[in-house]
Amino acid sequence: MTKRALLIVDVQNDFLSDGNLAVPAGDEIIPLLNRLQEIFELVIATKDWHPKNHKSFASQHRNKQEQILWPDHCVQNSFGSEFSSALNTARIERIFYKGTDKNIDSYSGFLDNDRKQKTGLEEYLKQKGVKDIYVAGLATDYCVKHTALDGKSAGFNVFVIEDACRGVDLNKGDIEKSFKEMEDKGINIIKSEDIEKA
Ligand code: VGL
Ligand code: ZN
Repeated sequence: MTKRALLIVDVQNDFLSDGNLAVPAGDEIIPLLNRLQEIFELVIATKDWHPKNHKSFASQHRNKQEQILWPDHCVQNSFGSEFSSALNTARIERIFYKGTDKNIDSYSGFLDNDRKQKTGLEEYLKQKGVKDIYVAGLATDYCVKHTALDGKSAGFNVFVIEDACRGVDLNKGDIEKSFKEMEDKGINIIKSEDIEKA
């Protein structure tokens, strides 16, 4: 079997219940993420990791912008930026941080939204000989989607584990549209039960 990696996206307190940017039902995926880790030889994770005056925060703007503005979330070293205490983190070999530049947001675990700054994730996976990446976490219609799309562009076989993701659905139907968009780009949308044990 080709070398597989499980990539856990942004399972951080701010995206969970009581968090500043809670993703509906986000907590539900954590037991499944813990079980899934056992069948992967490599587990890595991303963290949304913003400076406190990040440009994506509504608190930093007087007027409404065209770009989506979020409540303050995942501020570096804050409680909200920590992984959920329910998530098993013992097997996470490396964490990639994104959104660290105050002036540009980064939904993807690979690249900033302006496509200039890389996180090192691509090089890390290639150096490890990983061919297949399995993406799960939060949020389906933002960071999961963009991470999956960039993984595909970087030449990986990408699998998104549908039941191990939850989305924001800011506009109703966004989650469904995201799965469709990923599928159209050649990403495999799968269920956790379809994953073979290594
Ligand atoms: C995310 C909105 C803002 C995510 C991060 O992890 O999907 N969404 N920052
Ligand atoms: Zn963010």
